[in-house]
Amino acid sequence: MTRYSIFSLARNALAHRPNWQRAWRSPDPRPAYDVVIVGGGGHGLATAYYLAKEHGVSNIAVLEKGWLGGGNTGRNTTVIRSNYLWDESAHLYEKALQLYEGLSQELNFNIMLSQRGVLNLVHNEHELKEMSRRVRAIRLNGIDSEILDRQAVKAEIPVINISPQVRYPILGASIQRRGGVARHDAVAWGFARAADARGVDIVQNCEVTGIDVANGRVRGLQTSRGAIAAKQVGLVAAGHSSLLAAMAGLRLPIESHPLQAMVSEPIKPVLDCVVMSNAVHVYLSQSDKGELVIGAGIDGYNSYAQRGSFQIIESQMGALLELFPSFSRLRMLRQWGGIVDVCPDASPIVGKTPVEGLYINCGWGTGGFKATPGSGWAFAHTIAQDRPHALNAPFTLERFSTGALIDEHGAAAVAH
Ligand code: FAD
Ligand code: PYC
Repeated sequence: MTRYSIFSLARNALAHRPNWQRAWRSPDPRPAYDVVIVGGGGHGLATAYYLAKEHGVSNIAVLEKGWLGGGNTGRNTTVIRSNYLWDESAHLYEKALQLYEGLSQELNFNIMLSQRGVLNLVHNEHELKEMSRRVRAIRLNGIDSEILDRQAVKAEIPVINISPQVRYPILGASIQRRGGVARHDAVAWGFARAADARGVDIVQNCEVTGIDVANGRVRGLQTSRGAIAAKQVGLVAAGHSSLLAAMAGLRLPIESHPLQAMVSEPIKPVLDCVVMSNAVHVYLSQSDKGELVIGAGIDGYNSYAQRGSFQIIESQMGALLELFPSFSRLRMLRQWGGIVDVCPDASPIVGKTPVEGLYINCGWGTGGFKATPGSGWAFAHTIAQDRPHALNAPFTLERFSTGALIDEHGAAAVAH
């Protein structure tokens, strides 16, 4: 670093960075927009970006009650993969993964995508059979997936315990090598900056408190910053979707649950892939800072509190040590929770609603971060064309009355 740049950096830091440009504007909301997206998480911001970029919609606002990415987008454990069982899901999640693969370039913002591989461990004969069916189904959709035996698991993860003398011995694993992690805030910030550059108004600290509907059509929104008229409204509010839909008189088949995670103190590089185990109920990866990022299942009760309960932590730690006894003296640094919106079939709802001009994108449950660009891309198409894209056409609200469910409980991995 030159002397000039060191001084310049210090001067900017001390002067609260007057020369650093804001990544996006902070406009007051206008009285009317063509499209309003409710929810400034990754999915809402991606929707706004693709509406502007792919469909030329120019008069768009994203309304966020708190700060960008302050919901589940900034609280998740950043796992990305597309190893889903059913064709419908495989196509949608694979579209998202392919968009992720070019996203840093697309947004000119480093999202720190690291395709380090995601392993799903299996611990009994039933899981082995289920895994081999799943791997074949995934490959039939042209998505990478491999089976590893016990020794191959050890070769991938030298620190794991493959002893047969434990409660749940490891028999093998599936691996998606193109899976991995990406920096979650960067995904939100990258989409926000790129959407703002295309004229999207991103309004933080603006809570939607009511939805105006007349003659079966959406007319606008009531917010903590006044009334805003809108021709079309997209609800993208994750754990709060049921509350928002109820403002338009809709009842969703959604349950909101806390999902928590934690990180350890930083340690030297010890784990260079993502490991998940459904049977013992834990998953982990190591961050670039060296912390182990560790998660488990949802809390069993419904809640809108962004925190989880202690018994999950206790069983999560037990599961972690079963797989990695050498982590027994590691100290945990932080723990947090988010509110996830879970559908009965563990698949999302992305489409139209019975109210004209009102669209919904929710139900991603414990696994929507990986879908962010694909979800935004398909939802933008749905709003712009007033009909779903082929990729999200199966993920309707009506499937809960027609029975055309897409049961992805197995693919939802540890968290459900
Ligand atoms: P959010 O990021 O939650 O955005 C919704 C926004 O709507 C919020 O910012 C909220 O403040 C706003 N909002 C709500 N109500 C209103 C209102 N009335 N007015 C205005 N704004 C409102 N997924 C993965 O794929 N991989 C993982 O590894 C993974 N790990 C996870 C770990 C944890 C602990 C949690 C909690 C979730 C995890 N997920 C994971 C799930 C993933 O985080 C979510 O599915 C995804 O982030 C949802 O994105 P979103 O943009 O829809 O929601
Ligand atoms: O969907 O891969 C996932 C996931 C990992 C942790 C939570 N969800």
